[in-house]
Amino acid sequence: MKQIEAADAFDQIADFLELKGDNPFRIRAYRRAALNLRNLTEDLEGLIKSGSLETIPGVGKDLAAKIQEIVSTGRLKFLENLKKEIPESLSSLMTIPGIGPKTAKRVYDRFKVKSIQHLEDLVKAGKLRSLPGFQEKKEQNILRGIQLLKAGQERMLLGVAMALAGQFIKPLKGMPEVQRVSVAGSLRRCCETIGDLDILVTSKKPAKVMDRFVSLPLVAQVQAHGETKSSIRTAQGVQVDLRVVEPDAFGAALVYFTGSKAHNIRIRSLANRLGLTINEYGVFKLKGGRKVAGREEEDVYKTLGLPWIPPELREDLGELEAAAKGRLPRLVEMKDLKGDFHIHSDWSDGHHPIEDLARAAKAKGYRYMLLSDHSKSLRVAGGLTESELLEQMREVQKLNRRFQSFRILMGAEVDILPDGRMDYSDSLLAKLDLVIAAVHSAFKQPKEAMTRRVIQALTNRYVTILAHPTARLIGEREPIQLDMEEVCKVASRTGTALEINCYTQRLDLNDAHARQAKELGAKLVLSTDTHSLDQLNAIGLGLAMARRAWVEPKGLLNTLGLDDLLAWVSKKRNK
Ligand code: DGT
Ligand code: CA
Ligand code: CA
Repeated sequence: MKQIEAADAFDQIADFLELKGDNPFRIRAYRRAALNLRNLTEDLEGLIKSGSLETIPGVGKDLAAKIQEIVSTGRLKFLENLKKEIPESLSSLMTIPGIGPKTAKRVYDRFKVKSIQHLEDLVKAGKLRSLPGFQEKKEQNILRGIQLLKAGQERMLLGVAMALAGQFIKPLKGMPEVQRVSVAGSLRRCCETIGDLDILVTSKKPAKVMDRFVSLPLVAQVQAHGETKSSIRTAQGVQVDLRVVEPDAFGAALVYFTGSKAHNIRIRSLANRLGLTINEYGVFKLKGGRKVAGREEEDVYKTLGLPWIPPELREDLGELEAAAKGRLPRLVEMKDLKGDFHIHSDWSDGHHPIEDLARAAKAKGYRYMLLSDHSKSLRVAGGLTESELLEQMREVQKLNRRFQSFRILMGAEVDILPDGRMDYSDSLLAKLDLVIAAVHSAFKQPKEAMTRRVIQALTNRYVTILAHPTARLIGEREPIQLDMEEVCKVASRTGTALEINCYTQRLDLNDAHARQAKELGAKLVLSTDTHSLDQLNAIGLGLAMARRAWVEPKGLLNTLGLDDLLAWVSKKRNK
């Protein structure tokens, strides 16, 4: 996870430079590079080996050298020197979400804050109110930030966990002594955040497998080293549990260690009622103890009178009742998807020309993609003026002539202004194939006002999709206050799709809200919010959320063919 280390370092540099009042463009450059590093799906060390670090958007000679230094030495002199200029407790305050360099400095200077815990105590004692402009609301924000930080340190993002798991799975799979390998736990269920990684393998030589596991390069600390179970921690403090099981217990172990705990409790009592007992070794007759299943998950569920249940559903949220009635959903799969819906080019804050994005989307097997650069009010993200948008439209028409069986749909991600109006006029929106509406400002509006604002956008006949409806950033920004039930109902009534944004830190809508939307009849849409080519691959994260929300192919806009999609759009327009 060197890329995360490098990204963290760049973000810290940006914070420190901001504290010193450095050049804003320089600060932005570090933040941009950090963001792109976080979302990198290519192997960083591979890029270094092939000398192509500078293909990462926003990374030039200087930053490439810094990345190289971090990867090869684990340190960065430039950052260490910056750090020396700034007290450690002050820099720790800036790691709290929502606290920028300015606030950190004011609080630090006034109270000589010693630690994050010290700050929490000060806030709780009402001490910060003595500072001008520090009202109760600001105090609440700081407390929430501290909570977010604590929670974020305990759990990692699904996207990060998947990448990390890959680095353990690959060498294990490569061992001749290893037969089957699977992840288990919350990672296999695709929860949005992951506590620790659970991996399961079968092997006739467990000792060899374990020896290899505890000596993998990512291992910083060995916590347990046994024949059937070993646990390690990475340098970032992530725990990884490996279990080696007998081949004829693999299915039972997989069910057991995939969980969830709530699901396991339910199937155990179900087994008991059938005169059976179930554990990580298999399913056994209560009387006499004969083993009746264990090798495959399918066999385990079959002995309980159930079909195999997809891991994403194993939360005891109705999946056992549905399975018993033969009414499990046919969950949407990658092969059902025909396009991606939220893509930024270098016309706004994306890093690639439209044509490159289209070629990459086509190469993924898609039939179309929706180009959606930012609208004029979002100046920090290079939002397009009206005339730029019209010019882009002509460019897209030209490009489309170069493609066969693929179409670039012309759209825009249009700001919903604080008063609920759209950032472009209706007559301009009418010229677009599809329109995405999104909240990018005034995040702190009270629930009623925010709900009214969003609903006004949903009722605009040209708005096709509401992007990242809650605007949350996991571990960093709280969701906006929104009456989700009302939003889902209006989306359903007006024929507006709600987005499941696939960006690692967003996953917005989340699984619970997506399921609520589905149940209230609203269509959903998966989109990657791509700013850089490799982010097209994040679609799998949103797909996982959709599956956790019980979504079937018909529930997603992405499964429509081009003609059906355009017909769906015009239905709302002509209502
Ligand atoms: P996490 O790691 O917090 O994201 O969540 P999980 O679900 O991966 O939890 P973890 O790693 O503690 O355990 C993995 C699975 O093993 C869990 O989903 C169910 C199973 N498991 C663990 N401990 C118990 C237990 O005490 N009883 C039962 N029935 N199952 C357990
Ligand atoms: Ca786990
Ligand atoms: Ca575990």
